[in-house]
Amino acid sequence: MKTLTKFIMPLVLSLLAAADAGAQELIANVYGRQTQSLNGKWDAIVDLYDQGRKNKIYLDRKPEGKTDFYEYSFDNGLRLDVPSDWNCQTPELKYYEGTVWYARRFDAPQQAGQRQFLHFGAVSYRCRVYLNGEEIGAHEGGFTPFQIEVTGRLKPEGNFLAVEANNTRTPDAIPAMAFDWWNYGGITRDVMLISVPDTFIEDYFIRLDKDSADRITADVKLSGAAAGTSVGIEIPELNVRETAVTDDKGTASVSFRVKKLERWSPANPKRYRVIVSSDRDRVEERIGFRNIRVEGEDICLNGTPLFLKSVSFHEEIPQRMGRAFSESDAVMLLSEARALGCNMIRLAHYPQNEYIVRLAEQMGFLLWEEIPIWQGIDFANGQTREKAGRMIREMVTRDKNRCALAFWGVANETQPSEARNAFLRHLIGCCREIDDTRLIVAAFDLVRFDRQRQLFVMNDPFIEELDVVAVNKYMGWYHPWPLTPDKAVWDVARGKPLIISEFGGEALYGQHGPADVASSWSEEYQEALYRDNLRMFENIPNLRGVSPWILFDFRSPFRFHPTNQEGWNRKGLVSDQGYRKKAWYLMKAYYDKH
Ligand code: GCB
Repeated sequence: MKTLTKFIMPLVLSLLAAADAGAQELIANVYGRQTQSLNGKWDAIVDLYDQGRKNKIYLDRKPEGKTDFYEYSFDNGLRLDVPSDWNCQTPELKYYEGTVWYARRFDAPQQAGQRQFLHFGAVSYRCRVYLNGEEIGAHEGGFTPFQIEVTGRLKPEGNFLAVEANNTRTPDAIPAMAFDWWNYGGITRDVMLISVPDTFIEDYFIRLDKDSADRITADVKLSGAAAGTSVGIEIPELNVRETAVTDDKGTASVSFRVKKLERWSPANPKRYRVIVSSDRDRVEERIGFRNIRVEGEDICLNGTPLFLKSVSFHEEIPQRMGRAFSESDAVMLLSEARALGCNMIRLAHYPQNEYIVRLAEQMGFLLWEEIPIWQGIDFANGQTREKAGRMIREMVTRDKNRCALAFWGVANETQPSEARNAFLRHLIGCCREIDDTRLIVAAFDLVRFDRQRQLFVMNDPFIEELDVVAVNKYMGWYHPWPLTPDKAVWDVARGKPLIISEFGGEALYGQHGPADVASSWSEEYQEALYRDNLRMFENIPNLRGVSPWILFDFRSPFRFHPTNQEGWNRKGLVSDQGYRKKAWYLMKAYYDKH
């Protein structure tokens, strides 16, 4: 074992050391660009002992001379779908944690005056990328996109692209060693080749000013542009045609008032066609405009206090036992949230794919998005902190133009300490540097019952640094009731809005039993637990939203019970097969009433 560790660890560590080398600033709105999809079947080699790099298998050599041989070949072997996790594609990889090599060939017709970038929506968890035998970049973080410029490196035919993907859990990673969901590995989101003009619109942020109902600000960044280049912003439906001029960094800003703006809301998810252009480039997409702010203990959308009827789901299709990655997967997940009567989704516990985010916006869901700072994070480690900062910047950069996004979540269930505070402050700073219009939230599991005061209380001074405080509390499941739910009164984070970001309990769909015995794992127990919690919510004066945990049963190695769980967290309101449990109907009635 010792030798094995000695042998493997340096390889894992060197894979880590490459984190984010070669990755570019993110190009905004990749789905609005000229692209060539690289999705489909890729060839794959499972590399449990991390020997592939040493053997240079990214070179795709074939024996030529009589004495040549290579102990690998991508031909006629394992084939894996991209995007998708590897775990769901073959029984041998169900529990696999380690390295898998992916490879494919593609043609790239030359386009004069164009720059080209490889875009990966996500690779879990870390990877190195090789093109035509050369390492061109690396990335760490399983839920955010990255791009690598390949201008001048592509051949018109027969390019060989190899990806060394590794999902080994390590203490300095995010998430770290244990987390309550499946550690899916692989190229889990779209891969594409993006072509843009040599001077192109790299990024933009177009939004309604935080405190104005009619002033829009647009910041645009051109890559490769000289100072003084002009940039246009058009919103035809609002008769907007503005121009701005770049500075020596390629950035241009303009702020203007609009008349008769219909603001986006869950009831009216109005989005406008917005066109950003320069002399060489043009990109468009639909953007909505809205104001989100905190006033005292209220969360106001477009100036009106709002109660958040939220739910969480993992980026997983339970029936397929694998990651969600396509537009139709997004339809499935979000339709079920719509059926429950939600106006918000807490995307648990990491940035989910853009199909989900964009469709959610179109359907009128507010969103809470977070990076997987989920218990057990090495807060004292400076490198982990930098990594988290990079990750949260990638999340905010990708989704800053999505008006549905109301909350940036910086942490889930962390314990107070100086190291944690400094770490989370860093993350808040990273968000605010890019975007100061969203509300910053974190979820805590520190609420406890104070017997003397006969009140539920929480003590974590960090809540002062947040716009909105969120609490995960499993009354009736992890915590027995100390008094009846109607007497369970909260005095938590007064002066700020509070969201119950998780509550619930497990039930096996179709299993019936006594409503007061947790170990019955029955729908009746879960239903009663929901009834009790909903009663308690009436006693939380600053409660401005609730988010049951969770919409669907999800796969988790935490869950060992041989008959009731079988590797599934059964807190879903909907079963792994897509059936609604009794508690679903109770929650639906609650949301219909609010
Ligand atoms: C939590 C976590 C969530 C778990 C859940 C549970 O507090 O935030 O990720 O899945 O509890 O089911 O225990």
